[in-house]
Amino acid sequence: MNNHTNLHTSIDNDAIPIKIDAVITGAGFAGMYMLYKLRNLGLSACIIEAGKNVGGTWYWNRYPGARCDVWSMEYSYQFSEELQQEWEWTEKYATQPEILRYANHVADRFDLRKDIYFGNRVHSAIFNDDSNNWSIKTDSGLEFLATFCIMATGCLSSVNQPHFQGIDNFKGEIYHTGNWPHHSVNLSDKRVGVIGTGSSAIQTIPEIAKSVKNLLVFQRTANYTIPAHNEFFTPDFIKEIKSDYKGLRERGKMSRGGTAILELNEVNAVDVTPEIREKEFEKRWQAGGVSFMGAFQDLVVNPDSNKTAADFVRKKIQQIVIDPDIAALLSPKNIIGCKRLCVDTDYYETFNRENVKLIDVSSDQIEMITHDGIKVSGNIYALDVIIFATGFDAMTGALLSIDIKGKNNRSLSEKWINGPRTYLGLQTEGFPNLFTITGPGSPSVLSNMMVSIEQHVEWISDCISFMDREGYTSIEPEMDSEDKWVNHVNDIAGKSLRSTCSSWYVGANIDGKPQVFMPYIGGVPTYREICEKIVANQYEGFILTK
Ligand code: NA7
Repeated sequence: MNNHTNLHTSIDNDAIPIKIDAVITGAGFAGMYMLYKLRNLGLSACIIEAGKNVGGTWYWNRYPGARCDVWSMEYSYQFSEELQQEWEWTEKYATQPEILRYANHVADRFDLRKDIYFGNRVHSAIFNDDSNNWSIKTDSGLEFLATFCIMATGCLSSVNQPHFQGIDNFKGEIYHTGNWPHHSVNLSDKRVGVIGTGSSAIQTIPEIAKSVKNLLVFQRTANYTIPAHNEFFTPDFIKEIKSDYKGLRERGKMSRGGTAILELNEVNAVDVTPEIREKEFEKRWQAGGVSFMGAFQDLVVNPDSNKTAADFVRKKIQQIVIDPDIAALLSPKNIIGCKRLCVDTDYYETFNRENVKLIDVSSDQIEMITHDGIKVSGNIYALDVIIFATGFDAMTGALLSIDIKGKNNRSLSEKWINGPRTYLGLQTEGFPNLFTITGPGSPSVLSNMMVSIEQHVEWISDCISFMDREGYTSIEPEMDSEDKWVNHVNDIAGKSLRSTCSSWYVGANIDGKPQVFMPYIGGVPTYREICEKIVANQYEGFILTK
């Protein structure tokens, strides 16, 4: 890359603030690839990371049983053929430790650590109108002046910690699945309570039930989960995939969810006989995982079709869970796939264990936490350990926890007071040269995150490279194009049943959060096509300034 525009500054570590081309916040998979790409462009760039090591989500979510619900051979980078050929995934749904090993391998292989400031949390990013750069400050007192401010802060990284009355009085241990300690946690022979029954709880409950004395699960809303049928890969299978890894990746990119194994059956559930429906659902149940929702194309648009899938799962629960009252409590009543579908190993079976009890807190909610345990409807459930599996302030939580101010000192939280507003989930008007990787308004959490991360990182680095070639120093969306995109994101979400329940997709799990369906539901291929067309039209809808 030519060093002819004023996009470039050389890193000067001795001066305060540190001048640099780009600051990336977050050393998860998005941040690491972004750093790699910017370096290849010849830019000076660094990552600021709150954790002490790389991995993002997989660094923090180290609770027992944590796994990815996307197939390992697809939940990994594809940008380097050498990397994907040399790395050996051992099982279909990789465990958190294996994914973290992979993240560390990538950091070492591409020598990324030397440009990562670990143990530093970004607390503000303020745009300087006069100098057209960003002042980024950390809680440890570092300050950077950067042309580009790139947020790789993750979609599920700001934990939701409900503030129950009396929590500080609890004499036992308290953990959150999304911020699990790095030291080993001994749960054996203890009385453990888990609050929540989302993905994290559904993964950890069967695992910890094996060793604890008693496990009490406090369930507010029952969730649908499909068995993973996880398995170890055979050498022959790995060889076969690697002989055409590229082909698998291409098929992934062409699918709505960014994963090749999620094959969509392009038939409506309501157009076939009950026998055909049953056969297809059973096939998907046996195959395992989120591809269950691909059984019929109308499951997320037609309530009648959706009910056929929901009934199928409810029947399975009744078959698996011995006590009919517990089975009824575990049977979700809402739309299947509205909240994110979970993937488990022996979740429903775990409620047949003698040491596991389900406590319904749907109408009589948790009253308070006492010295001894959790109080519900006047009863105190005595516990040694409480595990919060209560999720995240999704998609906007991590971004808005940073004091971000754009042109004219306008804050992002003010601009997003009624919900996030972006153009393509990549940029927001009034915040020049600020990019969000897998930001709200992009497929992100509705897709294989790795595919969406790579697409965004490549889009951003191509954009910066274009700016450099053409002598532009600043880019931000036009207000009009942003408005149109926000309307489009809302319009298509409105056609899907996914926008109809109180999920974290709409911010309903956080008190006071504006309720807007945040991810783009149009699918990975359509979204990619739109992004490419905008580039082909000279960054249509963006304002580029020299
Ligand atoms: P989720 O899916 O948001 O689940 C959080 C769970 O915690 C859910 O069952 C909530 O019940 C429950 N919750 C939250 N607050 C409370 C209170 N105050 N009382 C009782 N129960 C509560 O988070 P996860 O970490 O499991 O998964 C997040 C994503 O990570 C997942 O979708 C995957 O993409 C990976 P509710 O349903 O709100 O009634």
